[in-house]
Amino acid sequence: MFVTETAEKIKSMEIRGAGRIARAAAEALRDHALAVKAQNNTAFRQDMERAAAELVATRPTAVSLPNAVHFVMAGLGAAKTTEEAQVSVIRRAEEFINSSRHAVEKIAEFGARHIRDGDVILTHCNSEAALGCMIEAHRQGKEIEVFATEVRPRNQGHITIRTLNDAGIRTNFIVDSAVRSFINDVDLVIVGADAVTVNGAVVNKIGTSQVAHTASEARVNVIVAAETYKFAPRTVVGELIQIEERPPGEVLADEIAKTLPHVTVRNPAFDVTPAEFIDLIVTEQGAIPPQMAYVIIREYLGWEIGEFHTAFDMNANNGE
Ligand code: RUB
Repeated sequence: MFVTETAEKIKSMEIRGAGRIARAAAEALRDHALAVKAQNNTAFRQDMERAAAELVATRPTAVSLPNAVHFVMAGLGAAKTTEEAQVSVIRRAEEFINSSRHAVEKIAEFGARHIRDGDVILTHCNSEAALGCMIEAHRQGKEIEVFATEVRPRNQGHITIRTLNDAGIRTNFIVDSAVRSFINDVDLVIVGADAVTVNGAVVNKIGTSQVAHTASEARVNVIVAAETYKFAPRTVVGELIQIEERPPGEVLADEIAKTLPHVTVRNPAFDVTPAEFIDLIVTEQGAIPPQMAYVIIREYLGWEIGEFHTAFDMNANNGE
């Protein structure tokens, strides 16, 4: 798919969810590298950098997106000719896509170990990593039941209940504000992540922090299912994750908003859950307490400290 087409689909949320966004960006860079007709290595590099910047600028919160782009674009590093650069970018894009799919499978396997026979699980939003854990537990024959939230304003909960239904998992569909009313019926909360910071805070769909706070108050464990490429390297140097604020029309129809001049609609798409409300983060490398997030950034993302300051210059304001 062409870069601009992919970028539009990510912006409009036709392609959504942190893992899918990351793979779509890698695919777009691969296809672009195949199609681009550059006169020399420098022109090829510049063309690829423009494409990378366009993709990274689509949605600011899911760190999987710049991490995927960074991984693919590192293929330009040592290449001496356009052909070498092309081959390297394509190879790295394929590697990212395959390892991302593999990571989601591994998380399902590891996450399912933390689900017991008879557990009632609550999930919020639509996360393929979180759903993978539940579907794998069900496949292993564990009797589970799920509470899935609606997820205003974009209703990602509708996608979640369809997936759970198709898997044959008994599911209760609730509005977001009903979480506290049902939390005492729940044994475990499992959600996904758009970003994990160095101090173990998790950025995920708006409302996740309320869910986690409620769970913590009720002494219900909270598990976050997150591939290692959702960990945010630049939080090591103090950078904050930018919370995307989406158009007000997603929350209140423009015709109604027009009649309410004193009302401002706010529509942040994500929020931050502090590490203290999270019991475990399940990655494809194993399950860790949130306080160990730095180890994942250091060991598995392969970032050098110097890079934290220079990478993503194409998107230098992101997260600040
Ligand atoms: C999606 C969302 C998901 C994470 C993880 O938000 O918050 O929980 O992206 O999903 P949006 P996954 O719908 O705004 O993209 O595990 O599929 O990567």
